[in-house]
Amino acid sequence: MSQVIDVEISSLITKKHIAQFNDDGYTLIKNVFSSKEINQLAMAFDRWKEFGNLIGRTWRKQNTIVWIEDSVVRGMQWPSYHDSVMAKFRLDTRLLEIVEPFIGNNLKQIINQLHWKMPGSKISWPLHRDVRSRQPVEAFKDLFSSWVQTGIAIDHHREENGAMFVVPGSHKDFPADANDQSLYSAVSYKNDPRIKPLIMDPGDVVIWNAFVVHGGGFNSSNYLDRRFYINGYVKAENCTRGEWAWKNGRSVPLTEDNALIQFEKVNEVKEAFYPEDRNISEYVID
Ligand SMILES: O=C(O)CCC(=O)C(=O)O
Repeated sequence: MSQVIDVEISSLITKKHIAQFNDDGYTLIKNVFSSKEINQLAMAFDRWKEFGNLIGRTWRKQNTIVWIEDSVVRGMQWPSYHDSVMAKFRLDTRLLEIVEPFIGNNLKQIINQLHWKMPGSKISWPLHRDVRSRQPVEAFKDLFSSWVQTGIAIDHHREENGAMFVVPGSHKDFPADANDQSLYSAVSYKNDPRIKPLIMDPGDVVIWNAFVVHGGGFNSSNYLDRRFYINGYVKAENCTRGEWAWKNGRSVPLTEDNALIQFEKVNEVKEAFYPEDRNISEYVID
C-alpha cells in the first residue's frame, strides 16, 4: 500500500481505508456494529434459516429468494422486503458513511443478501469478480468507480470456518471491462501469492470493488457458523436498475413494489413459487 498519513475522513473512514481500497480493491473497517446489534442480526439470520428449513426447496417471491442446496439453506436475497431488522441495517447511516467517500450519497441498491456457511457444509464461493453478476452490462455505467459491495460479519470469520479470501490488487490486473467475460471466474488465482483470508470479527465491515478477485472456502470447523450480511450499492445516476437506498443522503425505505434488479419477471410474476416446479433453474449469484 502507498505510504499515507492517516487522517479521519469521517468517524469510520480514514485516508488509509481509502488508500487501501484504491490500491488493494478492498478495505476492512473494524467494530462498526455493536454486539447487541450483531445479536439482533444473528437472530434475524436464524429466523430466515428456519423459514428455509420449513419450505425445504429453493423458493422465490419476486426479488426475494431463498437458495437451498442439498437440503442446506445457503443464501438468500432481499429479506429486507419482509424483515424490519434486515431493512433497518441496509439503510444504517454507518453503511452510508462508509460508502459515501467512494460513491457519494445518491445511491441505489442491487444486492441485499445473506450467506450462511454452516460447520461442515459443502458451501463455497469459487474465486470470481462480482462484475460477473452486474448484469445486464448495459444497465451499469462505469462500474469500477460506481459500485461498492459491503459485507457485515455476524460471526468470527477465520480461515477454518470459511472466511472470504481476497487477492489484493487484482482489480487492476486487467482493464476493467465489464463485457470481458474472461474476467468473471478467477479460480486460477488460488495459487496467486497475493491471496489472503479476510479475518473479521462480528461487527466488522468489509467493502470491495466489483473487479477484485475474491471468494470463500469451506467451513471445516466443528462449531463456528459463518454468517455474512452483504449489501451492494451503486451511484444512482450510473445504474438503471435497483431499489433506492439513499437520495442525496436521505434513506428511502422499501415498499411492496419491487424494482427491477436481477429477476427479470419481477412485475409479471408476483406470487411465491418453487422455481423447480416451473422448470426454472436458479443459480446462486452475488
Ligand atoms: O460468503 C463468502 O464467503 C463469499 C462471498 C462472495 O464471494 C460474494 O458475495 O461475492
